[in-house]
Amino acid sequence: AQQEWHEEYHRYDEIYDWYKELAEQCGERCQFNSSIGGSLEGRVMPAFHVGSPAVGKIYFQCQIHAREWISGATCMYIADSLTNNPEGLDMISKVLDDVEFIFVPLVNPDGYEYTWTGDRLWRKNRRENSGSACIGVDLNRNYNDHWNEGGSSSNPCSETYHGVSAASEPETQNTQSYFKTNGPIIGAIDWHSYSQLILRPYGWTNQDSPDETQLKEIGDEMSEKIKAVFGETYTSQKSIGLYPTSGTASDWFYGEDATSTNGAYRAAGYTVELRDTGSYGFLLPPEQIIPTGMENLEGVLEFAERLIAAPIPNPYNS
Ligand code: 0X9
Ligand code: ZN
Repeated sequence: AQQEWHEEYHRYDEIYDWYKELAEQCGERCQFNSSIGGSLEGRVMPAFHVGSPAVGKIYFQCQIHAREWISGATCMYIADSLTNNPEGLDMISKVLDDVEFIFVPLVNPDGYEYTWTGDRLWRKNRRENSGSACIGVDLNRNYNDHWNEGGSSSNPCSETYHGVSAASEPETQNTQSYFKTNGPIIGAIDWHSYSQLILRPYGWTNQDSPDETQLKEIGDEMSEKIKAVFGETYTSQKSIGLYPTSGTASDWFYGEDATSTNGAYRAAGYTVELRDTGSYGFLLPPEQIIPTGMENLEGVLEFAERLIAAPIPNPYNS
């Protein structure tokens, strides 16, 4: 649809305008929310919606880690494909009758801009930590689910610094409240790179989630669909199989159990680690944006179809 756009990486301002325009050209089926809240440095965080929520809503968030540029680029490719359906795929039209897709494309706008202006390999947000010369909180350790229960750091100089308290960061707060305001959400993906992995709950414990059988099947099937496009392997596994983490976005999307004070949204919550497997790592050449987008669009359609057919039961929703 917009081939040239997906052949380069883009700055925060350009991405913001691109989603705005995508929604304007799309008309009724789309919605642009100019701000779900501001970042620490005052950049607004937009949201883009496409489809209708007859069966449910699916939430995607992108670029939580600043240096993982393919995350934001893949979200744009998928948003573009769903909106403009360049292949005229029946599958896309059908899915959009049942599902509203919600994109929060720029979860860490300050960190992202810093990767263009300061340090290409910056990961965290740009929080000035009191009592430390080190900058930044790892937003993917700051969510309000088992916060500070292992696999995160209390050292502000660490790449996995979890912040002073659960959801201390405005970027975390904005995404958590947008997710809740738009709920119930049946499935959610936090897009990262790299390693080519499809990670399901949990990151904080080795225990299986109550929906392990179904969540494994969805992850395995997405992996198959992705592989069918260009032969790339995306390994489907539990998050903790990578390494233990706590306070992550995707664990928060799913939530834990009835006794949790952190909510139990029971969205099928995944972290997808995009290309590659390490040759370029975070510095993935822009030539790989379109192929990464193409294979993951197939994964996303499978994700949506499976959740339409059989949503994850949520015993905590009336
Ligand atoms: O460590 C992370 O935040 C993610 N990997 S990355 O290299 N993109 O930083 C993986 C998080 C996986 N764990 C959970 N989502 N629970
Ligand atoms: Zn990441």
